[in-house]
Amino acid sequence: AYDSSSTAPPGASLHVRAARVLAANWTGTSTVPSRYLYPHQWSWDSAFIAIGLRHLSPLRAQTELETLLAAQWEDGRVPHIVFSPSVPLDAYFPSPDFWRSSTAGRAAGAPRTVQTSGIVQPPVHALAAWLVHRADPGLSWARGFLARVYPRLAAWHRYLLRRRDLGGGGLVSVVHPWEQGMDNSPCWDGPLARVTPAPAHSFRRADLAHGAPEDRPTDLDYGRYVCLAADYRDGGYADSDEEFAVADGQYGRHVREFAVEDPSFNALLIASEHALARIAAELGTPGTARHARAERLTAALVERLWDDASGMFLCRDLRGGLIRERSVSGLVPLLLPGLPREVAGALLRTLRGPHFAARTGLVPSYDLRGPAFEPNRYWRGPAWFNTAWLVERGLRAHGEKAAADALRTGFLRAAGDSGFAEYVDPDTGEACGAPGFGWTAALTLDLLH
Ligand code: 9WN
Repeated sequence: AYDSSSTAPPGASLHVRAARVLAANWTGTSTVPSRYLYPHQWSWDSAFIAIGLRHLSPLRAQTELETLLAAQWEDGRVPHIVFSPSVPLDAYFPSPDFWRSSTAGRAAGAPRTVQTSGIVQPPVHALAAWLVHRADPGLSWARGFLARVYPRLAAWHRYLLRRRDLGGGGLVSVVHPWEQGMDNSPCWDGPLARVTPAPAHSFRRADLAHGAPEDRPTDLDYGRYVCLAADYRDGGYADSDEEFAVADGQYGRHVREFAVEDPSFNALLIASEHALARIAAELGTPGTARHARAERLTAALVERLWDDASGMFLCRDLRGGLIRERSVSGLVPLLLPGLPREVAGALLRTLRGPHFAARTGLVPSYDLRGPAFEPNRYWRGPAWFNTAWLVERGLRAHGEKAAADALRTGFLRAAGDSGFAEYVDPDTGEACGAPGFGWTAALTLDLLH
C-alpha cells in the first residue's frame, strides 16, 4: 500500500514523519486528505489540517484556509469539496460533472471558475482560523489574515443559521450524510431507509480502486447518497421552501427526505461561533453578541438533542424524532466549556463506560455494544483521529487532565504505529482506510506541541 510516511528516514521522530505526510499531501495551495482516495480539497479536513500545519508553517496554514474560503458560494455556503482541475475526472466520485456547481449552483451563487460540490461539511473553520492566527500573530497581522477571512466566516455561519434551521428550533440540519462527515454512521440507517437508491449501474465508485470494500460504505449506501445529492442539485441547491418553489416545486419533498440535527455538527458551529467572537474582538469589533448566540445555541443543543437515558447527545431526524443510536457525534459536545455541569458529568461517565471505552484508549465512532458495530467499516465502529482530538480538547476544557493525557497517549501511539491511517480498529489499533492521511498527521503535530 502507498504510505507517504515511508519517505521519512528510518528511525525518524513522530514529528518528522507527520511533517513528511503533510509535505507529500501539499498541492501548493492546499492539502489533500489522501493522494489516492481523496485527491481534492475537503472542507473540514482543511480546517483540521490547518490546525496542525500552524506548527510547521503558519503561512501554509493560512493559505490552506484562504484557498478553501475562496471557493465560498455567494449565499455563504462553504462547499465540502473544492476540485483540483489537474486531477482526472475519474479519480474521485462524485466528480465535478456530477455536482455541476457552476451551472446548477448559479442561483445560489456558486463560483464560476472553480468547481465545487454543493453540500457542506462541519464548520470547524473559524476555530481553525483563530488557532492559526494565535500561532503567529505577527505574520497574521502583516498579511491581513483575520480581516480577510472574518467576513467570509461570518457569511458561512449566517448561511447555516438562516438557511439550515430546517427544524425551526435554532439548530442547523444536515441534508446529506456527507455533510455531517461520518458518512455511513448507523445513525443514518433510519432516515436513509426512506430514500430510493439510484441504480448501481448509474454511477461508478472510484473509492473501491483504493479502499477495501469491507472498510468502505456499501453499494446500497452509495445509491442513496447519489440520489440525495442529485435531488439537491436538480433543485438548484436551494434550501428554503420559497427557493424550492422557484427552482422546481417537486424537489423540496425529496430533499426533506433526509434532514437531521446532529450534535457534533452543531457543537462545532458553537465552538466556531465563540472563536468568531474572539476574532471580532481582536479586529476591534465587540464579540459579545456572538458569545450570547453561542450560549443560546448551546441551550438549544441540550434541549433538542440531549438524552438522559443514554447519558449522551443523540441525532434528531426531523421526520422521525430522536435516533436511538450511540455515535461518537453525541460525545463531541464535550468540547463546549459552557455545557451544564450535569450534562458534562454524564458525558464523562459515558465515555468511560462499556459503550465507548476501547482498548486502544481512542474513542470508537459507534457504540462497541451496538447492533450495527463493525470494527473496520468506516464510521460504524473504527476510531478516528479528528474525533479523538475533539474529545481530548473537551476533556481538558472540563479539567479532566488525566483522562485527556491518556487519550493523547493512545492517539499518538495509534497514529504512529498505523502510519497515520485514516482510521483504526478501536481495540487492536489495526490500520484501516488510507495511509498517510492528512488530518491524522496534522492533529498528531498539534498534540505533540
Ligand atoms: C465524502 C475526506 C472525507 C472526510 C469525511 C469522510 C470521507 C468522503 C468519501 O472522506 O468522506 O465526503 O468519499 O467517503 O467520511 O469525513 O471529510 O477525508
